[in-house]
Amino acid sequence: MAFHNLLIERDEAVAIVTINRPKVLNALDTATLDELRRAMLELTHDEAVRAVVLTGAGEKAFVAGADIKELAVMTPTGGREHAIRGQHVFDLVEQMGKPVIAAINGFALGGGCELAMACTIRLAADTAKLGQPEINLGLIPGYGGTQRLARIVGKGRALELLLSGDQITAQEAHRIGLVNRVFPAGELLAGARALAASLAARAPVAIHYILEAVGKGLEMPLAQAQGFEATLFGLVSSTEDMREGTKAFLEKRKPVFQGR
Ligand code: CO8
Repeated sequence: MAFHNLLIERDEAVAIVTINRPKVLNALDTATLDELRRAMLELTHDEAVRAVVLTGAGEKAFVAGADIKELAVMTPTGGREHAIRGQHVFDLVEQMGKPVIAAINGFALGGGCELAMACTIRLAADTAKLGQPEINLGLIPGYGGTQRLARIVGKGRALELLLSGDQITAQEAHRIGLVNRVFPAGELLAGARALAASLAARAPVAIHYILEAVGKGLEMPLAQAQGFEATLFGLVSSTEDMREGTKAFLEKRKPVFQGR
């Protein structure tokens, strides 16, 4: 895979994807979004990859948003197409069937906050700032932010952030449930890698089904969602990993999962 604006590193079953445009605080332009789309598709289909860490280059930013230079000259139809294209890429992140951990190492604003919200788990440096400042540009979020933010932190808090455009600290983001954990800045990446490695060692089919049950189930009425959960439970019951997991428990040893 050849990329100009992404760095991709492999550490056993973990892939570390770094958005690499530090001069513009890793702003997402069309080319970078397209690279992210290709990278996510490849990592989705690579069975050796079981978890992904997504972060930004440099110490200042995770992603400071969509590239405002591109937004400034956007036409109405172009804007709509651009939003749909970005939403598709972020849906790929959310639906890859493997945990994607956002290591929020600095500003996560606008499209950057939206990208973090498409990830499975958000870890933040204590120096990070998060927000949806589109309102300050006379815009609204266009990469799913109005929807994912309200689903993650609730309608009232989401509306306050969206309407004020305020940046909040990592500690405040943790308090309202926007990030899962806060690390001293120097320890963030190691923490994200360790979490990814620990998730990568778990039964991949069960991981995939948990992600699908929660992701799709939340969009369904409860009875239907529980039916979906039961179907996935039935499917996971047929895996070799289920047999290995239960057998290892009874034999008082650590299970070795193969993803089958
Ligand atoms: N786009 C393009 N360039 C950017 C961006 C960005 N989002 N953010 C920063 N940069 C550039 C700056 O222009 C500057 O470039 P230069 O050195 O050439 O002047 C460089 O990065 C460094 O930035 P600053 O000098 O501004 O650094 P500061 O430390 O002073 O400030 C901030 C840091 C507070 C993060 C500030 O850069 C900032 O406010 N950035 C913009 C944040 C923002 O508004 N983000 C939301 C953008 S809109 C969006 O994301 C919509 C998503 C949905 C789109 C849907 C499709 C249509």
